[in-house]
Amino acid sequence: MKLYDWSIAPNPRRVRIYLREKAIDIAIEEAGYPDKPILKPDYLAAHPHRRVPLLVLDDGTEISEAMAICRYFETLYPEPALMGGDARERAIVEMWERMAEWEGMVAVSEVFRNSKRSFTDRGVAGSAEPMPQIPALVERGMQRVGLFFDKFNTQLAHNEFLAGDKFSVADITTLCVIDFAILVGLEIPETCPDVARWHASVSARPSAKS
Ligand SMILES: N[C@@H](CCC(=O)N[C@@H](CS)C(=O)NCC(=O)O)C(=O)O
Repeated sequence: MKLYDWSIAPNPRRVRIYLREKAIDIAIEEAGYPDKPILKPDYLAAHPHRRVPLLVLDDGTEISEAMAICRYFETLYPEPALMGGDARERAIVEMWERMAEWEGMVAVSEVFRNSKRSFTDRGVAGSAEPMPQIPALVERGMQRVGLFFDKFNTQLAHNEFLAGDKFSVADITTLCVIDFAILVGLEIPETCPDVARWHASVSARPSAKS
């Protein structure tokens, strides 16, 4: 089994943090360059999803998508539960994790991929075809990031973690979203003190260094 990673990218970090929290140790290989924003040609040629993270099982099965990889390990190693312990918890964790990805990660990615010169013609991750940047998506993405911060601040005003009183994959994805946003220059707004409090707390976990 091997995990294809890319240490400078936000989505593979979700899996690295998850594995660290679970104390799961597997072989990891860098699929991208450390100093330029492209995946290596031999990786792209061999793996049709053309994105990372990617888990390849010993029988050759390829599992793409960060949460699908986490789900695989969560089924094998249920404790500590990072995807909820019972039906209600699982639904709440998945709800916040999906909102973090769709309303946070996708929005920050729109800003990033449509504004950076190094992503010219690479507006969509994983596309083998050129995808021109759309400048209007930068503005729309920034608006969406603002909505994301406000919504998550409201949730964190009454909860230690996103899904309640237990750390979960919803917190992992949200941490990766916010650190990516900060990298892009979208700081936590002053109007979102509960996001700032939560961010300081989860950033102090050893797994956050992953
Ligand atoms: N929804 C996917 C997102 C994967 C993704 O977009 N990965 C980026 C790195 S953060 C990638 O592989 N980009 C390849 C590229 O830009 O060519 C997941 O959860 O794994």
